[in-house]
Amino acid sequence: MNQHIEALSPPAKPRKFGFFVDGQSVEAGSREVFERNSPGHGVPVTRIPKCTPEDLDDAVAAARRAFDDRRWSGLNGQARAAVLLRAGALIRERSEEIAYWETLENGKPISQARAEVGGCADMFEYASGLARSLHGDSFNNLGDGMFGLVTREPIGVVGIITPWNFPFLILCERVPYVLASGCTIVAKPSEVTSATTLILAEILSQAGLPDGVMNVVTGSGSTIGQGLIEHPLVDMLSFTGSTSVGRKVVEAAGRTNFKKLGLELGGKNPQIVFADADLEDAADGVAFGIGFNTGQCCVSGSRLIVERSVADDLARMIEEKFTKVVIGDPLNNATQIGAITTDAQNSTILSYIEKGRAEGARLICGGEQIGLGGGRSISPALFGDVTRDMAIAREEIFGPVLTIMPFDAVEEAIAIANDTEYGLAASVWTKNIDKALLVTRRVQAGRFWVNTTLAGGPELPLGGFKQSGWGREAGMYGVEEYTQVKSVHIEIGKRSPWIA
Ligand code: TXE
Repeated sequence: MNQHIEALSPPAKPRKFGFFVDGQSVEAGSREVFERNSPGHGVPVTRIPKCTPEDLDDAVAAARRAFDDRRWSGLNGQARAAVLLRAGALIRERSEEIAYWETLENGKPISQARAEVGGCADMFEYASGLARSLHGDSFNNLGDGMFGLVTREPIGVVGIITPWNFPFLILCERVPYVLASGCTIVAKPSEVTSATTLILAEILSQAGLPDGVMNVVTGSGSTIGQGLIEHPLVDMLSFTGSTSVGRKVVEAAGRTNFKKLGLELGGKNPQIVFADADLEDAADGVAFGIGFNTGQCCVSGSRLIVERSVADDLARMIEEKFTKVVIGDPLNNATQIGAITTDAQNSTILSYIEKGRAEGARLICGGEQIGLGGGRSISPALFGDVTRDMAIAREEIFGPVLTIMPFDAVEEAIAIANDTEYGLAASVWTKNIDKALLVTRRVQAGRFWVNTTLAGGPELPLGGFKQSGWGREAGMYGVEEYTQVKSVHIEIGKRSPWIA
């Protein structure tokens, strides 16, 4: 199924998936099943087992055994790299299939899903090199009697909990790096978007990953997710999702085994536009930054902070872009904005649009519910007359809602940008290098874009400042995150005795 099919449609009946433990796909059997309706079409597309607490224990036990007997961590970097490279090739081979199921469960446009899957193959290919370059340090300056080594060891069993907005991409920003480090995995995808995580487990097995190294349990956050974050045999947990569940992850780690945590949480990301920017580029970038993935993106640029002298012009240019953007069937090649992923998220976004109006902001355009046949979307909303204290300017909406706040001086732009509990990402648009660097240094964000937005790839690390999270994923930073450091002092020659 890897031709580029022009006219796709939802499947005639839902595809059944099993969960994945110790190298085997396990069918639902007598377990309850979660049936997922495509948010773009309103028809059932997948059936996923609801795992039991015993299934979770089995998966963690398999990952524990696979780590402790060193079947993966004991291999050399070359052997680990070979598996990751083969996995990258298999992802490319099955890219149409992965993109199709991603679109059906998530509602994102198929063209976007295809691009994401290509990026995911690249993550595996890049991480394969890192499996070979991971190394420690040495100290040859400790005198003739001592030599010092710093080695990096894989941390152990890693739990990975992922959300529904980028089910495959967020997974692949972690899995290849975790595997490059030598760790084993128990992944728990969102209950509404589990299909592509299960496909990845199958691909890794085909690529030669030893049994038990990658396991996937499916089910709700409150049972299987909570069980995973509390599990005493899990050494590290990478969580991507809401700030409220992030807090539960921290509490669970504290209550149980102090597992190491990686957290990628919310964002309320600024787009700072100076009057000297290329306004055509900025308008397009800002529209893309909030329209991409219907704004259900932790790094969406949801706060436009614009120099007052060009604020009205830029607003008009963005409005024009918003009215031209193609909203439609996610399986249509031409679609740029697809469906809102869940009913709950749809209600949340609409309630924020109402709140914005009630708080006195001016809705310039958009914010309307759009029917997609069986599914639904929301047209990108642009709000003017927004003040810093309004909920639409402070809280993560996770939808296509852009607020405009004008500024007069650079310091004011920086202050508005930093006036948030979050610090995930930020963009600045200017042709003045001094302003670009000043803002890049002073705005608190883990990812920064200058005259662009949402750029990414396997090389540069991802993660947030402030309440947007802990730790970094991707790049060599992303591999090192899943290691622990050991210092080794080696005495050379005869010991000078303590007791002579
Ligand atoms: O996230 P949850 P939801 C934000 C966004 C969105 C809101 C709610 O604002 O509107 O969160 O989305 C699992 N123990 N983001 O409800 O609940 C859950 O099964 C362990 C921002 O989907 O945090 C899923 O796999 N795990 C974010 C994952 O956590 C639990 C991306 C995320 O779900 C759990 C997603 C528990 N007690 C949402 N409860 C971003 N910034 O990228 C749930 N889960």
